[in-house]
Amino acid sequence: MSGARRAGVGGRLRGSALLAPHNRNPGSGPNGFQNNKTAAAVGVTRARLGPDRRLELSGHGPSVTLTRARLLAMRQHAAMLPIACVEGWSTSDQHWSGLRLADLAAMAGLPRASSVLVESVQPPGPYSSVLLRGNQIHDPRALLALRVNGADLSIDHGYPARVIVPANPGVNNTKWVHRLTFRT
Ligand SMILES: Nc1nc2c(c(=O)[nH]1)N[C@H]1C(S)=C(S)[C@@H](COP(=O)(O)O)O[C@H]1N2
Ligand SMILES: [Mo]
Repeated sequence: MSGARRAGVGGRLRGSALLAPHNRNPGSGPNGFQNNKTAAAVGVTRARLGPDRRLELSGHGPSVTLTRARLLAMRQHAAMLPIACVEGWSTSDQHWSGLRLADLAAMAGLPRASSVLVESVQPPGPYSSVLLRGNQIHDPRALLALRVNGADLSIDHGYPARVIVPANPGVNNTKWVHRLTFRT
């Protein structure tokens, strides 16, 4: 079974509870792929998430606060990328869409940002935030994803927004993002 896990367990095997991390069945539909920890498991409650959670962007000058509607009205980009967890499982490619981190850096007034601190609404802990580097910010496939496979992200996959960065361990793909702080 561990061999099958390493090879990825999407597609035909997607519904198999046996192969899912923590033996949970990921379900079906656009958000029906493996999930690491549910929102509930890490203290991310509906009360913390909204309904009117804003995204706070900081960089050069005063910070900008954006509603989800505003984010969805911006130019959306897509990328086909897996989640690859260091615990030894990965998904097949999923179709993510949302904002390019590079576009958000420009919007924050730092088009040449060399790092971004990504913070989630999760109570502070090892995975609740991540620091990404310039090459990750400027990769055209590096997204703050709002949607996956044509649907809004589910709460367990990081609603309202999560990071998706190519060729990076899943742990860098922070879920439930509410603040991005760019620096040079
Ligand atoms: N805020 C937050 N983001 C997180 C995590 C977390 O615990 N908290 N887990 C990470 C890990 S280790 C992985 S492998 C992926 C899993 O994403 P998924 O649950 O959507 O498959 O989310 C990442 N993002
Ligand atoms: Mo992970």
